[in-house]
Amino acid sequence: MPKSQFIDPEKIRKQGEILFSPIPVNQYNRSIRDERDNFSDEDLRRIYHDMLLIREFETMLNLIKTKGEYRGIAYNHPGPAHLSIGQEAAAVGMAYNLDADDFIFGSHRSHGEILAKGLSAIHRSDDKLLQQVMNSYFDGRILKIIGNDHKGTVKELAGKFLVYGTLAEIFARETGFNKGLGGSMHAFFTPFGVYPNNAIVGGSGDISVGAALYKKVNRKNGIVVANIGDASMACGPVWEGISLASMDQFTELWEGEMKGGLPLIINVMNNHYGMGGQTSGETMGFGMAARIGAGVNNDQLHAERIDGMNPLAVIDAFERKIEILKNKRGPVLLDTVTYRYSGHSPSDASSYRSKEEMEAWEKHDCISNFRNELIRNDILDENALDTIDSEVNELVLEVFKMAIDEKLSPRMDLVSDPEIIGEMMFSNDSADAMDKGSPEVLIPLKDNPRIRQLKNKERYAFDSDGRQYSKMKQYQLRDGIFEAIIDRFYKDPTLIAFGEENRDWGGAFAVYRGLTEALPYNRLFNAPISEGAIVGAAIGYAMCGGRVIPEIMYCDFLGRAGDEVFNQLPKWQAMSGNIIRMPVVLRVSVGSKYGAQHSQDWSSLVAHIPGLKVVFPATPYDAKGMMNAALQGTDPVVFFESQRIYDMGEQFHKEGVPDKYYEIPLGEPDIKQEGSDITILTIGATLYRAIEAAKILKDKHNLSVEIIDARSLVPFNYNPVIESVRKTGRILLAGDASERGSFLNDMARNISELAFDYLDAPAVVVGSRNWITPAYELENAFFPQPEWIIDAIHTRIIPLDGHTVKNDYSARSRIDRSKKGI
Ligand SMILES: Cc1ncc(C[n+]2csc(CCOP(=O)(O)OP(=O)(O)O)c2C)c(N)n1
Ligand SMILES: [Mg+2]
Repeated sequence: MPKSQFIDPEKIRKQGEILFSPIPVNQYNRSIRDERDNFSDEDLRRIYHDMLLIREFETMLNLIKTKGEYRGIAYNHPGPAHLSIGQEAAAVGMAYNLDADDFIFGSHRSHGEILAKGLSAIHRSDDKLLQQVMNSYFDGRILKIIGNDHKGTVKELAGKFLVYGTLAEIFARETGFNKGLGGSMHAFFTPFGVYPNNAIVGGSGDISVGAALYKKVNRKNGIVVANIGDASMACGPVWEGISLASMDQFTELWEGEMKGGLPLIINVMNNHYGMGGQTSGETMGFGMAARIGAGVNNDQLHAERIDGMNPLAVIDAFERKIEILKNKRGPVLLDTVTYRYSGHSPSDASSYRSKEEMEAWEKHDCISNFRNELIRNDILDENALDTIDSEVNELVLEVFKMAIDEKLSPRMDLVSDPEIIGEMMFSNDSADAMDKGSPEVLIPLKDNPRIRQLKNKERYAFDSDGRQYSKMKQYQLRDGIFEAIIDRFYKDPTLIAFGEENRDWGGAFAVYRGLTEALPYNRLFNAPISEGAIVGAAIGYAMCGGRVIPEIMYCDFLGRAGDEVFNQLPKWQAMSGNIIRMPVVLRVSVGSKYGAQHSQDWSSLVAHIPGLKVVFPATPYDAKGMMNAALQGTDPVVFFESQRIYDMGEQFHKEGVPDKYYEIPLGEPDIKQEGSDITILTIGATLYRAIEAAKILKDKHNLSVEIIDARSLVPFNYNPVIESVRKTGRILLAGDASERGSFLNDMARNISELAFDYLDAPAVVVGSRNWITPAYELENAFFPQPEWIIDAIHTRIIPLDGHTVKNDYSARSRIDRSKKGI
């Protein structure tokens, strides 16, 4: 059902002005005395304790990094430690109202946030649950280390568990929260609602939006907080995340209980610096980060600047903002003023700021000021506070000793088990659905207009006389993708899809035609033109427990989602120590006809990145079976499709494309045509040009060609290819990616080594030219053509009688072109 929002020229052309509301700045002005009704002594004690614990934890790391010892115990930590000494009130205030159902995301400087949120989650969880978490996490391995002689309460034990798991992670121990594969900048612990911290500045900006989307769409309790630095407000992913998070459609088009904004707080931990650049006054123009809210939406993101040096001011702000989220009026932007006394990293000499400035901020120190207030108001006396100090110091020392003990806290043993990290790159699970419940759909599947239409299509392209049916009559590649996707929408209640023009338009290239009728907005929606956020939000959605299909309309736009595709999507499963699953099927359409910025095949770029499965089916049968397999799995799959062949019918699978569910395992190449004299291995749509070349080679040169369709790039089973080469002794590889650096070269190298004994000639690669893609009318000079394949075979593999070469595949031309960089 298309949306009906009338864009009325009468209204739109009317004179007027945009009005802004004032954005509050540090409005909190209550003293501890004023707050006595809202906080018990114990609450205030806890705030002090948590801030102090963070301070001591970070001080310990600072001493380790700068002096090589803590309290007389030497230790070398070569890895990073971006400390937040000075920022404790901001972290504790942020976390104070949150429980384990609330998720926080952070940055490279998030140790304090992990501890604060973990402690708050512990405080708000019942002991049974805490015990359960500790017993089950890595089969109780951490608990065994810290719990043996514990005499205190379960909550105290959980506190020690939290500090140990975090520190062991920072020290890259296998006993850390993420088996040491995350480390200081990426440590996290999902059972307490601490989600990935990100070493890429602004990386959490769009991932957290996906987490909030997950909460909303799947009706889960809790809110999401994105803790990001002030300097990250310049980052594309943050802006894109804000755009996606504040879309009008949440209130204008989403219906019923889905109507309303995302439960997301974008919390700028504003310490006024990037590494050395000052955001206010130098690298940004906002003056105050809260100002950004004014430009985003009518609610101005409910933006506010708050005093992050006072934990009570932060708690107050979060309390009010959480209420806004509960009323479905999010997202919210907070500009939390704070300051780090520690350097950006411990090697930082603070040359970019004056001593005077640092001293001025130390006078505003959150911990000593709060301590003084507690004393002044007779809440805790010096003695009681000193006791807290020594408890904290003792805990940090005890945990430190355990975390550096090689026996208690070993690192991964990659000598005795060299594949241990490799085994964590993919989860390789199989799941019909990522959660229980019945999927929300608008009509029964059988009533879907497209499903009905497909009933009349020919699922094999040729009639009994071998004549091809008309294109209109053929079941096409786009239909195969559609059938697999709609089937999963009716199986997995968590599945959502989004991208540009995914809804009423019918999806790019009409793959999704029929989905709009089937699905409410909360399962299929148009995203803003924010490729980074489209992928980033999908990542956040999946890491919280959902399955998702983001779409990139043209492969060329992958660059816009570079960080998300290269740094985030592939890494979190392994960086979590295999805690997280990433069921994201990223559809990427490879163009042609539209010139240099719309026609590139970048499958090689993606296949280069460890942690992504990469597939490129070229027939309707394969497209449906592989989409089914991708959607059944729990790993990130980049699913390449070619715009050249969306309308291609099934030419190979004689039984036609089954209308029932079936899977084609990812990683298995397929022999599309058997032959005995030479093997051609293709990736993607090049298959059809190889078929043409094979016909010419048969007719003119009596060469029998075996054609193998790679179908997948990662993973990839070389055995069928080796078997083929054993028979033919020759192989040519062809694909539409520019030849230099193409994945075909990787394959050719592997085949040369693995099938060396069978090869009579080198494995030859035919890719596109190392140029810009020219206009459609000139494209045949750019993409591999059947004649190129024949010329290359003639020149480099086996001379063909009477053949005249038009395209130069000689060694000399290869060297000349390489010298010129083309
Ligand atoms: C994309 C990216 N660019 C640059 C860096 C290097 N870098 C690490 S932290 C940092 C400053 C970040 O400042 P801010 O976001 O304010 O966080 P803060 O360090 O102040 O907590 C920079 C430039 C990075 N990690 N990622
Ligand atoms: Mg900063």
